Amino acid sequence: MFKRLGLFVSIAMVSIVVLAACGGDDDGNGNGGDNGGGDSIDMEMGEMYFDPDSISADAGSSLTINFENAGNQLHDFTIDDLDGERIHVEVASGEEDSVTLSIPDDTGDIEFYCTIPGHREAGMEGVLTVN
Ligand SMILES: [Cu+2]
Repeated sequence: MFKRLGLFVSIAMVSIVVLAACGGDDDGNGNGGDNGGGDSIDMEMGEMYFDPDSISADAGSSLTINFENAGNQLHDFTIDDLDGERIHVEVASGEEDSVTLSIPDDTGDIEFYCTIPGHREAGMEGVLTVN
């Protein structure tokens, strides 16, 4: 009699522990991540393109862009004026880099491009749409 009750209590306690562990895991996933709660996208650059060349983000949020230069020469990702700040990230051929943008509160389109002479004209430009 006591033995059976003891077994039942043990199973009940194990169940509680398992449930608690699952809850903890969910919490960790929700709050964790490397992007500080903002969005994160991958962008490839090369001759002469950004892929994707059209990206979007929510006003007032943050957006991390992970660049990979799949081309044979240096490229950069430049925004002349992001809420008063100039963004300029150079990525050498075969290299990776990233930048976290503070997205402005105002909605609208913001152009980005590669500053290396001739590249923008050849197609290295795109648009960041703030929603
Ligand atoms: Cu370029």
